[in-house]
Amino acid sequence: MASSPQMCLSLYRLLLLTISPLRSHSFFFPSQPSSPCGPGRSWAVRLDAGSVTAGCSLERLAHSVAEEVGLENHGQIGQLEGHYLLCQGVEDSADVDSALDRNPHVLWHSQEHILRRSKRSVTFNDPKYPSQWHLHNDVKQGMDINVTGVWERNITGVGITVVVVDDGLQHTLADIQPNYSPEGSYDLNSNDPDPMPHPDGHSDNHHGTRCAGEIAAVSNNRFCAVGVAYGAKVAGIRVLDGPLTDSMEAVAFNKHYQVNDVYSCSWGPDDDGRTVDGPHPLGKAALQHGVIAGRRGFGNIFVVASGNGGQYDDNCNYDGYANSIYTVTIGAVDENGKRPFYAEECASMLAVTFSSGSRQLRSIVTSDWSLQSGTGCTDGHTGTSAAAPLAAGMVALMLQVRPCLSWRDVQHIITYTATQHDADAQADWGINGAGFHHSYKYGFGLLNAWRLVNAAKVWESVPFLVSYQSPILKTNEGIPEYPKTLTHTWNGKRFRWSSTLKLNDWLHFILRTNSCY
Ligand SMILES: *[C@@H]1O[C@H](CO)[C@@H](O)[C@H](O)[C@H]1NC(C)=O
Ligand SMILES: *[C@@H]1O[C@H](CO)[C@@H](O)[C@H](O)[C@H]1NC(C)=O
Ligand SMILES: [Ca+2]
Ligand SMILES: [Ca+2]
Ligand SMILES: [Ca+2]
Ligand SMILES: [Ca+2]
Repeated sequence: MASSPQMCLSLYRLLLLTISPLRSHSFFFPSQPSSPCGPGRSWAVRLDAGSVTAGCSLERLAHSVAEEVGLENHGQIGQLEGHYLLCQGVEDSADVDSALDRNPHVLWHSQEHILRRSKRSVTFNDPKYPSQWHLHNDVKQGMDINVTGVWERNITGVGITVVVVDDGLQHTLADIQPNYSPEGSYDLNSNDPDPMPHPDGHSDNHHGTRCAGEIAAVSNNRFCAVGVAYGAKVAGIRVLDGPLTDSMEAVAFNKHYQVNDVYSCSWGPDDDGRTVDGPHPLGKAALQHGVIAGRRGFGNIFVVASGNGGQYDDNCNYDGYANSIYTVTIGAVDENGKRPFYAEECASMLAVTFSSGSRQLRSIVTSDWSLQSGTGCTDGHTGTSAAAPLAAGMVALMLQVRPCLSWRDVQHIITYTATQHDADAQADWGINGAGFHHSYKYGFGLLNAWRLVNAAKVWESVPFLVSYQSPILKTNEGIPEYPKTLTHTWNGKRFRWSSTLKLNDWLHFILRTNSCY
């Protein structure tokens, strides 16, 4: 990297050397000086085109004006007619500015100064940034969230708060403290405002801190890593370190919901392939209330991880947090863009982003707690737990450019911008009723921060959610096992479904739709 400007420079010189003999012959004025003007030794002038007499030219006028004030004419400035660059020769001439002031052919003049310009590229001094492949993959092309161009445009999540609902947040860490939002935080396990994690027997209450680092780890502080939205604020709600009840969950989902814009939840029911569970009545009501009343009515964005029960054939449709229409359900792909062994499949998967894979593949580098055996930094964050916070960070970037996106806009933009990948594998990509590709493995595809932010900028809001509940329609047909589907036509619309449940029983089936297609 460091050698490339050098290379450009030598190439440039080479070119100049080859073309300069030609140049001096073709120039109109043989006396044309070829050395560039030194800093502070050049003046830009605008000449009065009206004072050019017949048979004369602006070029000649520029030449004579230059001579009168003791400068050399270096020719027209680009395509700007009447504008010339005049330079000082080897010996300093007298007061150039007043000579130009006095000259009747000069309408305007200005001595040139060096302008400071820096290239729009981001570099960080954080020691672990180079190994954060999910942000910029130099090894496997395209296998990253494509966020660096967003940062180069100064979009880093400023003004947005993401809350991590988890086992606590060590907000005293160098990578968290400057971005920590005490206003959005709470501790429901100890019932106090401070979500500091508690040391435990297995030294594993580091989970929330790791997720928070992925979202908003401070950049350029010579410490550990960089978050996806390193300009955003991050809060913590400690709720997973102790017995959890429906009412606690309900409080968590709406805690400080005018401060917190995005809720990142990397947890769910047991991933054993046998548990069908989800939010209970209060938790459900809180999710619904959050999208209606949170974020001043635009709705909180609830990002949930799709679950790590892949090896037990668990399916995220069994998980009521994932299959809720109020949540953004995020699955994982490994550094090759493939579904890792632990990732679950389901129809309610909205999109995927990067995380760990098999042993040879890299995991996610992020902040870590520094309690017990923690060092404040880890390269071992794994599972769909690591994918959901990356999505939450990307949503923060979207909300910075368009603070008034509704919770439904965010879901729509994800479906529009997620990119299909791994098309060859048995990814079972299909086209849904609205014409979008979707797969049970990858949802609508890979999240791409650049596409998300650009779509957010120009997005036209979708209408409010409308709900309609049909009367009970008895079909007396069994729902066939996947991949066979049952097709049923109602009100002129065709509905198709199949079951991935391994239950041999009747299902009470409720069809809900929030689409206006
Ligand atoms: C990634 O972002 C860059 C801008 O930084 C953009 O030019 C490029 O098209 C994006 N790539 C994809 C695959 O979207
Ligand atoms: C980047 O954004 C921040 C906050 O929005 C602002 O204070 C800063 O001036 C911006 N920098 C540039 C170079 O535009
Ligand atoms: Ca506490
Ligand atoms: Ca850092
Ligand atoms: Ca699960
Ligand atoms: Ca969902």
